[in-house]
Amino acid sequence: MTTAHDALHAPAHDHAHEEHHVSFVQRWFYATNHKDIGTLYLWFAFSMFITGGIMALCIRAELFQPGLQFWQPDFFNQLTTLHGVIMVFGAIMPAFTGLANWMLPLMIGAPDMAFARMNNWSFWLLPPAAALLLISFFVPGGAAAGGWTLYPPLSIQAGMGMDLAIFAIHLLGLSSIMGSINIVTTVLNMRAPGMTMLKMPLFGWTMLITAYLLIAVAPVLAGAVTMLLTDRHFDTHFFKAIGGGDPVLFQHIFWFFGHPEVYIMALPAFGIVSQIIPTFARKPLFGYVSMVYATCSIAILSFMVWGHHMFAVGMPASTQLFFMFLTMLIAVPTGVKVFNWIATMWQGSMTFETPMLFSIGFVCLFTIGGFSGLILAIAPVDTQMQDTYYVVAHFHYVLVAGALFTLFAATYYWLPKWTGNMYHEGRGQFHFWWSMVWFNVTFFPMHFLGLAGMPRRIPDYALQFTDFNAIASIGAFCFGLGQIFFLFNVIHTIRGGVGKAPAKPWEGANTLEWEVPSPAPHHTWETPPSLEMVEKGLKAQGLLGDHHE
Ligand code: HEM
Ligand SMILES: [Cu+2]
Repeated sequence: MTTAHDALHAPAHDHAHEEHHVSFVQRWFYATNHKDIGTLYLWFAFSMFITGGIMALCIRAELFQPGLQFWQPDFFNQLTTLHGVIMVFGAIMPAFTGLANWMLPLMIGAPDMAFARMNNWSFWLLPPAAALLLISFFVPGGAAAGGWTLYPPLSIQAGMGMDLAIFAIHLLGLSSIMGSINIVTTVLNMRAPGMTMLKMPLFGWTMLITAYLLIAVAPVLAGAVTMLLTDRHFDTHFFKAIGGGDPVLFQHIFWFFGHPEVYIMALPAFGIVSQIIPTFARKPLFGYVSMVYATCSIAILSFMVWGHHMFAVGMPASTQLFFMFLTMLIAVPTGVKVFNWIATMWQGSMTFETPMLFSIGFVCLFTIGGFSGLILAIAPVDTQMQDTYYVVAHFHYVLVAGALFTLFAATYYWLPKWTGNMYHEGRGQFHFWWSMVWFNVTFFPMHFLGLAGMPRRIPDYALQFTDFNAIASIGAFCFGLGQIFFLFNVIHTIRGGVGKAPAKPWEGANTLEWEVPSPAPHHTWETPPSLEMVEKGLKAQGLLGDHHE
């Protein structure tokens, strides 16, 4: 007998059945499934990470010794520029969007992202943008060489590689905006019944706030590079002093985008460790609501501090103080977060599987990066340190130990859900310790180099900087090697790993993604999770009932 219920679901079943017979091209190029799109994003991001990583190693090879060994100065500048642009826009940001695509619907109990076809576009804008950046090495004048900040007047004088970079940034921005619209709409409208905003996993909150940041600042960057483009080709003088323009205007616009951008790379990381630490401490996240408010405060403050990148341009002392104090104020909500992560671990029944190791590594190293940031925020100190290797050390502690380490944590955490197989725990832990050691060998000495006055973005240096540079270069090559090991570890897991993964491989995990089988089937939550299921999870997370509130 056919009931109304069956009739309603029959097309869905046919559809699911069909999906198993689609061709490779149909499945991946026309992808509309959030999991497939997430997979595409993650592989794209990893390939960009390797590409940008090779450029970093080319930089470190040149800096192993003083003098010029490998590259001409102009090509060295192309390497630093493209390394920065590719790591930020090609590796870290798409990786987080990929995670959001894969995991958000699963975690909030939604069948897919809100706009599945737009999702396909968001992804497929990325490869052409990457291609533009990579072919720019081969055009007359070579790739953009003004640093990832693209400051004029250099960026106005540069060859056509700069035009390609500008167009790539337009595409990348478009992709980010569409991805963000999808995340906002999904999180606001598609949560399972019973999951109110203040009961959703913190990863949902951080991705939501990140998406708002992106929608706010991606157009600002697009505006800045478009003005650059018209200055270059259409005789405008926004940034050209010769026609009454002002290069410092570019810096203001760029950093109004650029500072929130660093939180676009940091907030999703906060969300990930806020899922992982409670799981492996087997305790609810300490101070859930304060975590949400801290995330919002950081996001709002991030719009008011851009001037700390411009202390040296000549601004009134009162303005310097304004930017200095507001920058330091961000340490307060950030401190709340670090406190809460540690309090979550406090007296927990902790185990140290790879995702937990990377998360704790993140908390330690990000704190170092935060403190060196606080030091750079002191306007008179920054006057000495700006454009030295101290800055390079600072932002790599934030970006590599912040964004990249949490991406590794997330990969190990969810790999069983993605592949249906368990990764090799010993190899995962080896990857962690190897990365942890060589990361510090690479970047810690850069603090000393910076304090001693070694400038960044210069291919040669004075003799007294030799030893620390040699150490940093050795560290970088070893770190890089470890990431190839990671790749093989992931491939091993995809091919079967050390055995089948259960639906819930982590004892302390209580969010909804662990309620579906591993690997997660192509279609999940076509029927939303029941209120009982949602509430059971919320209770275990301390978000319902007598635990808390
Ligand atoms: C772990 C391997 C990495 C190594 C060895 C490395 C090394 C370097 C080096 C040597 C520079 C040039 C510094 C200078 O002379 O100014 C640099 C710049 C930079 N790196 Fe990395 N990096 C790594 C990973 C990353 C990651 C994951 C990001 C993530 C966003 C990143 C973002 C940047 C940025 C934004 C710049 C500034 C580029 C510019 O000055 O225009 N790096 N990196
Ligand atoms: Cu900043």
